[in-house]
Amino acid sequence: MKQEIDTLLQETIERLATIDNAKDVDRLRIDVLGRKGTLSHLFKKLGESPDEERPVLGKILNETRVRLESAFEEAKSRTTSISAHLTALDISLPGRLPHLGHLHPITLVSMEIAEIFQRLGFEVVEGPDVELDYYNFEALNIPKDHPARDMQDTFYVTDNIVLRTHTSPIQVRVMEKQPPPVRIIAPGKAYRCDSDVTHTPMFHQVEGLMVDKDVSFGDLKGVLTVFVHQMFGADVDLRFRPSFFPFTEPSAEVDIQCVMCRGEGCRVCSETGWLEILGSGMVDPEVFKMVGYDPEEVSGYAFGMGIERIAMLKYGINDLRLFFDNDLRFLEQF
Ligand code: 2NL
Repeated sequence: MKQEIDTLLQETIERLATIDNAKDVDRLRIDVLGRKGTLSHLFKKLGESPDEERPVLGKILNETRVRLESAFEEAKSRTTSISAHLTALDISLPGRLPHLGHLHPITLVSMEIAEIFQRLGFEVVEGPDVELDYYNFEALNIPKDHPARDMQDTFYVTDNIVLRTHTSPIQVRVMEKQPPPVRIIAPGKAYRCDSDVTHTPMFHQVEGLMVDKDVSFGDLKGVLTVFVHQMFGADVDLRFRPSFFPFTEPSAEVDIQCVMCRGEGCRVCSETGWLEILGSGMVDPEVFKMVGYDPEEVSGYAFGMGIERIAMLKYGINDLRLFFDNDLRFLEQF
């Protein structure tokens, strides 16, 4: 019987070593240690053995049971920790990236516009959103009775403080502070008392200003042509159309070939083939006098554009309100 016990221990340990899954370990455990297993069978045989051998055999049997139990325990933990995890874990899979936020399309377009002009030598400047009436209107030759000054159109903080209605006051402040030459680009928020499908009370603008000796309308045309070609493509046509602003003379609005129909005429361009994208002109001598520049000595051009409009045309967005809803399904496309 001692031989039988030794054989059971040896064979069980050898078989366990070849098993690589928990199920087979459990099966073998039932065969060996189960209620009707081999070890139980040997314990029954112990009762039939001669009285003088029984204590020694009993001791050996008990020791064997302990050794088998620990062998099964070890095999169980080996198979569950390795095989179970290997099926669930593929270490060759790429890691999960953390969710990154990104810049708003208006910020992206604003940066893109600024970069085009930076490459042309313009410097980016900023200024306060809450402005004096003087910098927002007076210094820009906007008369006291001009409709833009009406409470219906401008947010007044006090009698002489407003939320800026354009980013031009940034440029007035620069001219007031430093002598020519000036070559600046002024991006930022602007505010107007207006809210409907095509107007939001806060919107974004980029303005540009160049002042030096002998700056001509030809220089303005050249710089804006480079801008349009870099922003919308080198094959996009543009035209300058006479216009009026209180702070420029002469003034011109710039149209580009319709981005939807390429000039054929469609609903987006009201069948004209053209889309207005910005306003511009030669800085009015009255503005130069206000900031202490001599209009006989220097000349300059200025221009301004709405970022939302540029972004809508560039990306084919048909609803202004999408920029302000902050719906991630929209924002994540940029
Ligand atoms: C538009 C038209 C324009 C300007 C802005 C400007 C600034 C100074 C002096 C003279 Cl400091 N002019 N800015 C000039 C012409 C047009 O904007 O349609 N903006 C959305």
